Amino acid sequence: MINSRICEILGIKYPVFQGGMAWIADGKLAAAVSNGGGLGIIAAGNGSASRVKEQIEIAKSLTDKPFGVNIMLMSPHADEIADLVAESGVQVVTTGAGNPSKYMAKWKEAGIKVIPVVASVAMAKLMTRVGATALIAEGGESGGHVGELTTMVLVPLVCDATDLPVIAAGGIADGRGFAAALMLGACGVQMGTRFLSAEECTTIHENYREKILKANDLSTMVTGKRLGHPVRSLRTSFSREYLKKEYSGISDEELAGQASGSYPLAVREGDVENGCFLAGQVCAMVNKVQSAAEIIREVVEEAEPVLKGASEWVR
Ligand code: TUI
Repeated sequence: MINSRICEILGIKYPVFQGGMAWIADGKLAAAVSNGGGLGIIAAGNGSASRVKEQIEIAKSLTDKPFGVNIMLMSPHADEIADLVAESGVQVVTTGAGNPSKYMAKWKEAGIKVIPVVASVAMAKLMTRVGATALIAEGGESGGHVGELTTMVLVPLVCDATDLPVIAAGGIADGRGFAAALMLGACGVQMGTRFLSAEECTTIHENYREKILKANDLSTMVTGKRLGHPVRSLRTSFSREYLKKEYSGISDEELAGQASGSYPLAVREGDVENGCFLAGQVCAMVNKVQSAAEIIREVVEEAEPVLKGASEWVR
């Protein structure tokens, strides 16, 4: 049984969060993860406040356990969704792709536990100062919007920079990764890509799931550096062509237009020509379909002997 201080703070059984995957993580997946003893998270992504409200209601109807909402701060609807969560009895908010400082007072007043994703030490220190409950330190192995640092480097640096509980994210998909994250000083993990194969992850097209199940070590790449929003996704003809365009003479405006709509096209239509399939490097380790509860149990059960065996290294 692996337990840590984040479990007491949030009232969850296992210190395992499900990443707030934009266009993918809905109320059904979040509830399944929370029912499995982890922390399920609804992704607001670029969606409207009314869509998020709907998903919160769905999650509430499916679980009496705590769950969270992830707010993607680059969304045009972020302000509205920040208000919505404060009024909806949501217990946990995680944020991504930006600085949530301006919402902190409102969320704290509403009794929400705020757990921002940070990709740098400076952001970890700022979030500690403005009253975050815990931090998610996400390394560039992750899928979607990525920072510069790897999980191996970011997690210990963030742990040194804050007294808050730190959750490690990026590059974690099994018990070995979970155990390693605890060794780096984290008190829990967040996994996104591993939950793409969950039975309850029904928002993704069959093509998406198949690509994840078949992926290998070299299946992902990072595009979008030129426009300042690097994104890790599956290596497809679309992403290869996009990368070529980044190094061609086209304008920033034209380049930005090339990616618009490509995430929902991948998720909803499974469009292998024009879709951008966000995925972390661990897609190579995701090889079977299981329920969310099984995924959590398996990862925790794998980590236990790894952690117990760690003392073998010390003579
Ligand atoms: O947010 C993510 N991953 C995402 S968001 C997303 S949707 C998207 N749509 C359009 C463009 C880009 C993304 C797909 N995947 N992960 C959490 C995360 N947050 N990773 C890195 C950060 C981050 C980066 C900079 C957090 C804070 C930050 O602060 C910068 C600043 O100073 O404002």
